Amino acid sequence: MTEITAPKSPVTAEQFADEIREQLKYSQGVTVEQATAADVYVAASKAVRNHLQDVWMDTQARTAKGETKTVAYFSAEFLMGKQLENALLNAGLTDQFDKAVEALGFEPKDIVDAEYEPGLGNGGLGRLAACYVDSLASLGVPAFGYGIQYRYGIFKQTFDENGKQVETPDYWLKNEEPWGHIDYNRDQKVSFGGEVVEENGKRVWKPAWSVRAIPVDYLVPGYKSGNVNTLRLWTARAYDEFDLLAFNRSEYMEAVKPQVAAENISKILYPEDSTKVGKELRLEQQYFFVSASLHDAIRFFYPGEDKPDLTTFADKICFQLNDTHPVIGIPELMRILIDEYDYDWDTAWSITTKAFNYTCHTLLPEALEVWPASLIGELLPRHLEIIEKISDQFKAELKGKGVDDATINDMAIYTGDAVRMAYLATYGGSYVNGVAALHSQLLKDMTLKNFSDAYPSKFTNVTNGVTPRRFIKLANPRLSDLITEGLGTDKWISDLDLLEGLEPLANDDEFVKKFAAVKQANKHAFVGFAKDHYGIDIDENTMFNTMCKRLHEYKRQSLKILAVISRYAGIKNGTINADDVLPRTVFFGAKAAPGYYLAKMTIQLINNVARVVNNDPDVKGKLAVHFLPNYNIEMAQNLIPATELDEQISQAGKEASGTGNMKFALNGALTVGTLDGANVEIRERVGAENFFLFGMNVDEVESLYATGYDPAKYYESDPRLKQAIDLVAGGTFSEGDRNAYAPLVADWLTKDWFMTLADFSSYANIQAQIEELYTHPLDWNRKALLNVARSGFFSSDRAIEDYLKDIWHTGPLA
Ligand code: Z2T
Repeated sequence: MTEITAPKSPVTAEQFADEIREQLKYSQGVTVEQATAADVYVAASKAVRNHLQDVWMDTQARTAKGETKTVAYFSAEFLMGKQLENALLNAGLTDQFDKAVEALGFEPKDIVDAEYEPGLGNGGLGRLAACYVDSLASLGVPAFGYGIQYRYGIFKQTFDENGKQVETPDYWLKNEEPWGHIDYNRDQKVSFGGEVVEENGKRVWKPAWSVRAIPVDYLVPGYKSGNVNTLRLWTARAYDEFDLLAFNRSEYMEAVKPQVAAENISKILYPEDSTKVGKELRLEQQYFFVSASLHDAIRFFYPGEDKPDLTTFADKICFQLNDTHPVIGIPELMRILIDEYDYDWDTAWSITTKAFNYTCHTLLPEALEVWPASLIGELLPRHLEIIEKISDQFKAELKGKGVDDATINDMAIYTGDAVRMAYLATYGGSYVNGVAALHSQLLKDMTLKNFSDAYPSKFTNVTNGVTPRRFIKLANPRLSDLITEGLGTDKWISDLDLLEGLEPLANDDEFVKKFAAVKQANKHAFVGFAKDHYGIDIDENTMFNTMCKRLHEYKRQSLKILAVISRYAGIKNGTINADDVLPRTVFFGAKAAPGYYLAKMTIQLINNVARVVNNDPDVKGKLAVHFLPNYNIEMAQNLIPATELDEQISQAGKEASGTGNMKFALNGALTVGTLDGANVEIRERVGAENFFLFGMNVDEVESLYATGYDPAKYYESDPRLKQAIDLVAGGTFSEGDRNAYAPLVADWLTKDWFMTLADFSSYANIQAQIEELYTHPLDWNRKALLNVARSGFFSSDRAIEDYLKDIWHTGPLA
């Protein structure tokens, strides 16, 4: 590709059009007349990237000086979403782009839409990582994101004729991808297997095989910050080393097998969220990106030095572990320091523990990664030795603190046949944080209680946040304009606390009406989006009620669909007067892990409820249900601004934080929710009177578990619930087939681990309150506006400020 000399900034629309023309000519080899929207997308993206290049190199040079400690965010997932629009916004090139593209004869929207969304994450955890790299750059903090450039991202979801989820591969790199720049000269060797031998009194790892880790660099421009950070995603390639023995026996296919295996490492994102996978390839992925990244960081700060002084390494950089997926980095840094740089154990340990911090994202015990020691031993024998030694040292340390033997045993990092990664991370780093106040408290009280007792000062909270650039400014341009009008400035985009300035406007009926008009316009726009993308017809004069997130039992999509069924049945049989019913359109968006049986069955049920309800003339105009396929960032950006009522209905004590809840509140939806995760803080901030609370709290859940939970009791005691479940069991949503949902029904009635049935009545009861308010649009919108005004805290900029202050102890580049 012919590189074009650095463009001048600021640039005019005419100049930017010329830059796109040059890219079309020299890079794509097409004329403007021949160019398609996809061509212009690639050309414009490269032109934007060129604009960022000088700042990127300058940011790297200033970062490399090491005067300000750098943050490295280690994450197996970065769910970035489409790049072009965001890069234009942050680079201040949106207007130039719009005019330039129009001058070339294209619609700006068509160009932006031509981008294929990179889906390198499952859900909240991956999107959080993307919000955090955006905020780090916007705040001017020197930072790297480190992860994996998977060939296949999160699967694409469709539904078959029975409403079942069908997964298809997400081959996102099928066309030219202009953002990631592969850097063959900054590769790293990552080794696996083999054995550890004793040589001159040293333990020496003799690996059996290696893969080449090649970085693909994504520029992360800060919003008007003058900083462009780097997201470095590794791709696995084979070394050009054939097994000559096999080759000589002319078993060519056998000889290339290791090459094929090597490249498998970065081939696919595991589609499980909040459940552990336990597969060898997954551990290979984790070690692959973490080992490459640690070596990369050393090379970055000590270029060309054979014997760098790494005693100050942790002053130059710290590594944030995004859940347990990158925790193998702790023994890996120990190994690097001891085996590769000859440091003694204690020196290595003090550098390592200073460098690492760990964020936990779950409370579900089944989601805490535990690796079989045999697997680690096979794949990373030297690391297993180091882990054992860390574990022994830990036990001794606890003993020294006077902890009793039984507790020490409970806290074992290495149990003899397994390695508990959350424990390793807690002991091997400086700080541990949960992702919402309630979650951090529960970590201390339950999940990691012994650890918090032994090391209280390690534990802290950082409540999650979301980037206002993508999730307000880009996703909701109408609301953005109104906020800017209301505040008289657009500074809120990088200082979201300024939204508080909208508070007095909640008393200004004219402003509230404008706010309502924005929501209506967003609903109208979404009707068009849904028609284009899904071919469905939606009545924009119904309440838009949304539940979108991963499909999980604990999130309780079941509760929502049972309430929908109950509503449907009530209208049909006259227990609910049709004239009293507030017309609603219920949207679901959710991917289920491919192997998660009950979650997939729930999807099928929702689709079939939608089929029945949407085709029943008796409820026409009163109730519609749509399961929108393939929930992703693009859908979120379109659906959230159009939503009026958001569902955050997980069982209390199960959702670590939630981040969708923040996006909805910031976009002027009201929330119906439980006291779970960040809902608690959202409600505190927006005011109890502006939040629809229902259901049991954590203590009530705990005592119900303790006294013995019997879901059948709830089924018997609320006729609405009984009727809803009976309809499912009786075949109403399976063309008479009573077996179709039998496993789901059996689970509800006999197990119901997340107490959906126990919370049903409370949930059904609060609907009247919701609907009453909705019939007073001015009151509803006043509350929605207050949600916006009071949610500035949930900016990822604030979250990053918290990390800087409480965990990383660093700040912006000088
Ligand atoms: C994930 O998205 C989350 C937690 C996980 O625990 C794994 C994945 Cl892939 C191992 C989510 C939480 O469920 C959600 O509550 C939270 O808001 C989000 O991480 C970001 O912290």
